Amino acid sequence: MSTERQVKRSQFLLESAVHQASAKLSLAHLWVAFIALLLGAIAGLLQTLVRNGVIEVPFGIGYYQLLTAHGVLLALIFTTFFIFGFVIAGLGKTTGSLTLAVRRLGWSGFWTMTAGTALGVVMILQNEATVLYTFYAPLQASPWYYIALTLIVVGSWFSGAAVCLQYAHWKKVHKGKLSPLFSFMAVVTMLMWFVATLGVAATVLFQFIPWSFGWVESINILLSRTLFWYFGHPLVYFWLLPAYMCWYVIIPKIIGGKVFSDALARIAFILLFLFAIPVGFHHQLLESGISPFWKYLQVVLTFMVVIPSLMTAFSMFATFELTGREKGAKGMFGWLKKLPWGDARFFAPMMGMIVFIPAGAGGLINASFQLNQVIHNTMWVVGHFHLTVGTSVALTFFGAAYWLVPYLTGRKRTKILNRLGIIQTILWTIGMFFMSSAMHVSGLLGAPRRTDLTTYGDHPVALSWIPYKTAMAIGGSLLFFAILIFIFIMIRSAFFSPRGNEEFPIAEPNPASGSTPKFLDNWNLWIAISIILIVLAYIVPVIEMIQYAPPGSPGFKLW
Ligand code: HAS
Ligand code: CU
Repeated sequence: MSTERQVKRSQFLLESAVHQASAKLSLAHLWVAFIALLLGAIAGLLQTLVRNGVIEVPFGIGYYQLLTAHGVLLALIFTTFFIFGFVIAGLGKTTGSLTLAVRRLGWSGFWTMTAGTALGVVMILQNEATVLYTFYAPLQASPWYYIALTLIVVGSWFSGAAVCLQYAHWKKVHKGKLSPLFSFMAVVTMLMWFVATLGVAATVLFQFIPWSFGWVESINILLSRTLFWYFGHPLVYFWLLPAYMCWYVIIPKIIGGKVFSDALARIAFILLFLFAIPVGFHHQLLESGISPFWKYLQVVLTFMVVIPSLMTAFSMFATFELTGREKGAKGMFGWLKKLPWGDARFFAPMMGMIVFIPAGAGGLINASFQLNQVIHNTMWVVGHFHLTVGTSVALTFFGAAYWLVPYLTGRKRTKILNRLGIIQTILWTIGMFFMSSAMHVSGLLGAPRRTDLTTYGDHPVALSWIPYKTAMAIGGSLLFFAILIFIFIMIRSAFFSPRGNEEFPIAEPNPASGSTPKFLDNWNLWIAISIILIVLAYIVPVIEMIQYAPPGSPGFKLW
């Protein structure tokens, strides 16, 4: 063998070893995500049946304990682990092999988050942390539960730093070049996460931990909820942005098209970063102690954060139409027929997108200052988030998992698994249609959220909710079957499918959309604007909350 060939060969071997090491890191995250998904789904099924009065919760587990497990496992654990698994794999694909330092940081993040998750689940199972996923004070969990949350957040910082480090490495090697779109989006998502998690870290470290250990007697409830929602709203965008990454960068490739506009996609992400944070008050519109001016300001900013989602809708329609016309589609809607409806990699996220239209419209209703009074603390809100995170985001993640897992394990996505993926998506969409519509309507009829089965002494209003509870139980059961099918597909495609090279689909930008301005990569500028917006939206009301605080509250354990 000539030396040149030898060098090439050892380079190839090294690269595939690094690819495998990175794949292992991604897969570790994905498996924790899938286990959380299965456990969370079991809690979800039990809960919808209990609420409908069909069964009693087994093993002496309480309804609220179940609700906490469901929310934490699905909304926090499934999403976060899936996102890191997906983003790490995508970085390996778009920025070249992950460096050793990146992988090490990634593993530290993984283990820290996993330790936090395990501790948190144990506390919930021991009925020491029945405080729901928003852990509102004055409900007081065991201090170890708050420590578990701290570990999860700190672990996610390591993983987020790994993402940024890989990006910086690429930038160093490719001086002056525009970063790959996927990696740009990943960094925006992580920056948003860093800024947002400062809020939850502050309330957990300085308020909940000292209070639950008994070092201080009372807690400033309003401040704790404000810090929580400062984090809680960007949290929902932390789930959404990776789904958007899939819509912008991966879907066009699957349908045989190009990214409609690289610049538009980057601007949408920057706007999401800027406006996702200073809007937490839209979850506190009915909370006393915040003057209407500041609530109103944040409502306006909330409507600003809708703009990048509308840009995303526009961009996706444009991608579909341009690709369809290239394939010979005629007329106003001919492009619809040219889309690969039989491909689960497309079908699942596409159903997620379609659902996002009514889901987003519901969000606008929630954010309207006056309308919020009608829906706040009702089942309507539960319907809203089962459409947004539970359908748009979840179906997009499922659609990505269908090719991501075989890509990482070096197997093929077989026809039969593809068909199962389509069935899974149909079941999910129908199940969510029943469940979420029933939630929305019964919310309008006044059914409260976060409440166990209750008859209110057979008051006629409460009786009017009963048919909707039945619809929820039917929908919830379909969703549970869909999860079982999903887990089956994952196990088959990780361990049993034939060996092969599944593709990681990444679309090229459309050359006709022109070049992307360089200033979009100017992170200092975006971070500075973000800080200004946050200070504007939060500083005065937070000072007032501390200055005029009523006496703090002791802890309550109401379960
Ligand atoms: Fe929300 C409560 C407002 C989006 C999640 N939200 C929640 C909660 C969660 C959540 C979990 O203002 C409950 C928290 C709790 O436990 O208390 N939400 C909004 C607004 C938006 C929004 C204005 N939410 C989301 C997303 C979430 C999410 C995304 C998760 C991923 N939400 C609220 C408010 C509350 C709230 C209040 C508090 C309520 C209360 O009182 O408690 C917007 O960002 C939505 C913008 C979206 C759009 C849609 C764009 C459509 C697209 C799809 C295009 C489709 C295509 C396919 C191309 C404007 C991009 C077409 C193909 C065809 C064939 C037709
Ligand atoms: Cu929000």
